[in-house]
Amino acid sequence: MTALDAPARVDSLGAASAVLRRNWGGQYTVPATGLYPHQWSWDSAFIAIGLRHLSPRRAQLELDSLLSSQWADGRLPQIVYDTRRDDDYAPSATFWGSADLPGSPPVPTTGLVQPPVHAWAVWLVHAQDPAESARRRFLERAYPRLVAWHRYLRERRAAADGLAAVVHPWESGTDNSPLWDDALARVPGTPRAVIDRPDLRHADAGERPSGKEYGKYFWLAERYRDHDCADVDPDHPFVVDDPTTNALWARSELAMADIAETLGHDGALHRAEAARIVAAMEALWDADLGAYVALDRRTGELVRKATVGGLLALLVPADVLPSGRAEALVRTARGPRFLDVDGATPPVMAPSYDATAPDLDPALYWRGPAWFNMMWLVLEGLRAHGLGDAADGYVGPMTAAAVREDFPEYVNPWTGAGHGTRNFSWTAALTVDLLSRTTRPEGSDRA
Ligand code: 9WN
Repeated sequence: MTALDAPARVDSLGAASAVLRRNWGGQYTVPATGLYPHQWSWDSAFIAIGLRHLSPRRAQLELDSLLSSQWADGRLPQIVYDTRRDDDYAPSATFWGSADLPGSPPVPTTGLVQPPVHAWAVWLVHAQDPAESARRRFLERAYPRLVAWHRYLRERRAAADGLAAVVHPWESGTDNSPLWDDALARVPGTPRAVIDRPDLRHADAGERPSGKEYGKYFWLAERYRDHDCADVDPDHPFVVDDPTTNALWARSELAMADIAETLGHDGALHRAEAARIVAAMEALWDADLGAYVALDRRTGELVRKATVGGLLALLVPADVLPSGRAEALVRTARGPRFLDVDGATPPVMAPSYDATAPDLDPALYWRGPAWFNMMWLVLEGLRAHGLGDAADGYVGPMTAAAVREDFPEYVNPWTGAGHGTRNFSWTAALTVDLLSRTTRPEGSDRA
């Protein structure tokens, strides 16, 4: 059960809803009005998961707007730009110049992608109000676009190993994760573009990626753009199989099966695809860490570091995972590296990086702090493996930290102290989701 009493829950829901209202731009919700003034891909999916409780119609619009910015090859862009705010975020729409790139949509976007959580979000939004969804033909519109999106991952991002690779740290959504350090070491930090840092007007420099990292981010983005974002550059220096991307892809294929069956199509192909991805993820399994790790395609080496994304195969049911794997992942999630349930000072939320790693920094972005989307995914993973009560136990402290700290981008895992920007949309949206579900007497395990 949550630690919040009923009036506190109502106040928290009100505060979270107000953030989402303020960040709503008419077609989609910006992640944060100052730091992130455009539409972001996986943010919109998490935001829709919360919005479905407030307005299924608005949640559908959020996803519809993202899906309508799809490229001809099926990719869903990491960012869809609001050109009125082009000076407020870098790299800008002008940097990408997507109108000049083959197959780009009519709206300006980046050429990169983000983790594929969209099909699952579409399914959850539909399931919240199937009648409204049917009336607006939400699934009919979304399904072919989602099929094309997943086909892009399979045909353009998967090599012989069958896993989707990211070609830029931004694509992982976990931008400066320690998983990318080695691959980034061979990326030059000398882009042609002048690096502008509007982000530092809104967040403390010590809580953002460094200038050195930004040099490499810009260089990689330029290289990808200058090769027409076509995924055909044999010498692109950063090509990494990411555990978060692949686990969410597998989970989303299961959602695709539900969507297909609701529309009267065959779901079996999607279930088979989920099983195929999970089987391919065996190449990322690190038995010593008890987690999935990254694989650097340029060296063929595993990056043996435990990150919260390495637990996300928990989102897949036990019968799709290799035998014993669910138990091992649950042990890692609840063990000293993450939730440390038997420890003297267990965290409020799972850190983004292994709590036993000497280089964890609890205040630096994806190198230690806890993020609400990742903790929400871990809780969903625990629920998927019969640990709904344990998951419920985190809801009160987690949502209380969200409200107390003004819906921060991320928090110190142990104290809940806020970091990064405030009034961050997915923090508010997932607070709405958690509180709406735990107040429903018929059970918080249901989506
Ligand atoms: C680059 C918008 C995004 C999130 C990412 C988070 C951060 C951007 C940045 O903000 O990344 O995409 O400028 O740091 O890392 O997960 O989607 O909220």
